[in-house]
Amino acid sequence: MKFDAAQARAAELRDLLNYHSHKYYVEDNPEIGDYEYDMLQRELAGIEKEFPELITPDSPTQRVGGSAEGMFEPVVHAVPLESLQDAFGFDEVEAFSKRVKDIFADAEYVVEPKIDGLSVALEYENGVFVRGSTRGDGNIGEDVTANLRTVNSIPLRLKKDVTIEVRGEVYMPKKVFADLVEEQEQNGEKTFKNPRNAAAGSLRQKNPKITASRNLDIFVFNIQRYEGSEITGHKQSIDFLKTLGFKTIPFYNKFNNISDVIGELERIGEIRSSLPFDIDGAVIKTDSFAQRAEIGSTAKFPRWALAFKYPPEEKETTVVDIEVAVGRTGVLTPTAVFEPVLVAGSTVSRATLHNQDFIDEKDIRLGDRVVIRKAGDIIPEVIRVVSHSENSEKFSLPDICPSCGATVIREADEAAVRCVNPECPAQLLRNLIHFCSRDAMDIEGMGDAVLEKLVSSGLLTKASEIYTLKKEDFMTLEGFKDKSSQNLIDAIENSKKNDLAKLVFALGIRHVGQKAGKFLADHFGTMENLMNADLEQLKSIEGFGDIMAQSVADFFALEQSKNEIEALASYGVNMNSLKEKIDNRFEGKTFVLTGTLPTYSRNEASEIIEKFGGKTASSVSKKTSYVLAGEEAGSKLVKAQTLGVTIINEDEFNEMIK
Ligand code: 0OX
Repeated sequence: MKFDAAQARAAELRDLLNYHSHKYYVEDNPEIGDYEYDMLQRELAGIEKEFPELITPDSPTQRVGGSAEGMFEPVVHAVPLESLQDAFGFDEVEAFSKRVKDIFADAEYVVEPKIDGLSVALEYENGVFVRGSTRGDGNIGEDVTANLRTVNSIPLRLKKDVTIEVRGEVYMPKKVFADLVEEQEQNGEKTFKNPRNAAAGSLRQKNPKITASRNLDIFVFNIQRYEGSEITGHKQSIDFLKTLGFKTIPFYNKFNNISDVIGELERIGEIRSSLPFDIDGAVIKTDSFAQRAEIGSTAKFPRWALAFKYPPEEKETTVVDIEVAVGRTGVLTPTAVFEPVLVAGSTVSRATLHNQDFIDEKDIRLGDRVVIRKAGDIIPEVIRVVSHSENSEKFSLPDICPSCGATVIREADEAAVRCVNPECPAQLLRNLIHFCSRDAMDIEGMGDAVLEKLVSSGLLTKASEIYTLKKEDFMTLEGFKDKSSQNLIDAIENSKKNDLAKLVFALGIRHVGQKAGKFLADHFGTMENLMNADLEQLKSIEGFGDIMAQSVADFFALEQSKNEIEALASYGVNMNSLKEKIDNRFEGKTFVLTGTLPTYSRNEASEIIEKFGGKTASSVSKKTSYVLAGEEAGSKLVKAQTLGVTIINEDEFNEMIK
């Protein structure tokens, strides 16, 4: 083919292809089949291959594979891409209108859907698409021209040779999203959370081919810049954008009073879930450009527009299973599994049912038809039951722990059902961390990371096994050498001598804190006495309520607890209160601790004082015997000085307990 003929035919093909592309992607009204279209495209590609000088940037062959150079470079927006003020109720919509009507009683509004995608700016010079960028912070975005070229509904050439910048929302249609997630699941890939994230991820691809495969779409809704325009209002501007070949926002009706605006908001809310794209609200815009200019903007938003946000979308589905899992605190948590539904932009199939009370209150059963929604548009929740299936029964959490098989308990005044088995694998790590912590068995070096390694390598399945660990066991762990392993073995050995109070606290009995552990140890003197105590005895302890007493009784009733204590004793862990063993040199003396001591924690210092028969108090008075003061001691020190109370430091304290 001669050059002249090729040039003429290429121009003809380009026009034809642009025409049919617009019919297909923008109007959704194709005149020819895919095959015919492909034939035309192939013919053009053939000519361009023979005469590369005929390739133009607006050629339909240049959508994919055009230059990706300069991708993600910053783009300073000549006209900022403003964001919108949100409103969550019709009262706020009315208040907005009142503000506008106070300035212009004849103001008219356009209501349009608020597409849940990403705002972009598209720039055209003499009708040719030259640059596309993301919104960024509104003032500076990123150049994503090569990726935007792959969006078929973005015209590469306009129907008029105008120089213009427009703004639109790039989005992923719901159906495209659903297919993409299915494909990602099948390939074992991480799935996108919602169409918005999918659109954002697709537009920020370094390879435009991937963006092309994602079938993104666009709705154009604003003229950012256009010189010599005769356009005076928003509705007129969208009509004009349509004549240029843009795919514009799908409905944009004009109203002159706020009750009709609210009617339109309600209408959009009703059709929302049946739309083929996600919306996160509707936008109300003052129509007249002259009025907009007078009304103005705040630092953040235009005062002439408002985004109305809909309450979360609700969907109906069927409960196909109720799973029960044990958390790290031993709580049994039921989760409803239902037939997957698309709600508020993503497919969901599970929602927590929290606890037995929640299930009872809503009477949720297997096989139920339920209404779900997403709280905060993120976390799925069951709102109500529509109907039970035939012969269904009330659902109850199991009596035994699904992880370890131990009998579970439900405490009075508590909604949660719990597994209190100290060996339950679901709670093991948390229990071990507590067991080794400073106020419990105080095994220095046995922190979260070490314990996690010991558990995952199978070396620890219960706390008592800590006392069977050998130096070689630690040496097998990453990062452990001879010295560090020996240090841990020494720390473990040392902890065997701890007071019974520390061990009782270390067992992690619910409601038994450090203080209660001490009470129990002081009161019963030995672990054996404590284990044999009945509920009445426990309740009679000063400061012990019914809940605490019941919790202790429940714990020691468990077979696993008994075995564990027996094992600890067999490894030489002290089972006696050491209280009596030390003298009473501090008898009748009251100490007040203040500031940070160089080596002792507050707890440690209090423990020592008590072992010598003394007491600690929280405030200084004439009755205070000593104020033990450390760094940054504050008002207590001043008070001690004014009352003439003896002030001692840690060194002096150490002298006293020698
Ligand atoms: C949308 C959308 C976003 C123009 C002036 C302030 C915000 N996501 O669909 N923004 C706007 O308006 C801009 N309109 C929309 N429809």
